Amino acid sequence: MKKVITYGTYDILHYGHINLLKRAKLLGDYLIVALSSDEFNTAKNKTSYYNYEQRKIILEACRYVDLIIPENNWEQKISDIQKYQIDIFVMGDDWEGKFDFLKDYCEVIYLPRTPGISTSQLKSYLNQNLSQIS
Ligand code: C2G
Repeated sequence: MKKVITYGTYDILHYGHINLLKRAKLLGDYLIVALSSDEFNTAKNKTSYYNYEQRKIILEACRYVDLIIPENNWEQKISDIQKYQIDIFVMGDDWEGKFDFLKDYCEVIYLPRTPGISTSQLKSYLNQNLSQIS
């Protein structure tokens, strides 16, 4: 069984995320998502709309995801790859090159991001439009 892992915040899940998860799953048989904890998001200077538990509930509904584990820090990737016997590490290509050190432990693949969609874009759109409604 070929096991794939990817990492991220996955806030306000959108088709860009789903495109990434779908392609990652198609590279193997089993996909693990290491979902950024709220505390780690702070370390990434990211605030998510949904908290970890809410983001986990939504992501668990995605057909491509087989297991969700918490991402608590930058340093856990090598031990995750060893612990879960990962064959392929996948990230969107906005991370191109950043995780090449993992090539000693597994295959590293960066997939093209889906253009025209991002959580921050969604949040600014909603802020502009919801303020007019509410
Ligand atoms: N993504 C994508 N296309 C988009 C938006 C996101 O392919 N339009 C991909 C990103 O490249 C990433 C994944 O979806 O691989 C999750 O995106 P984020 O939740 O923004 O993840 P990020 O904050 O980059 O966290 O240790 C790694 C970090 O946790 C990555």
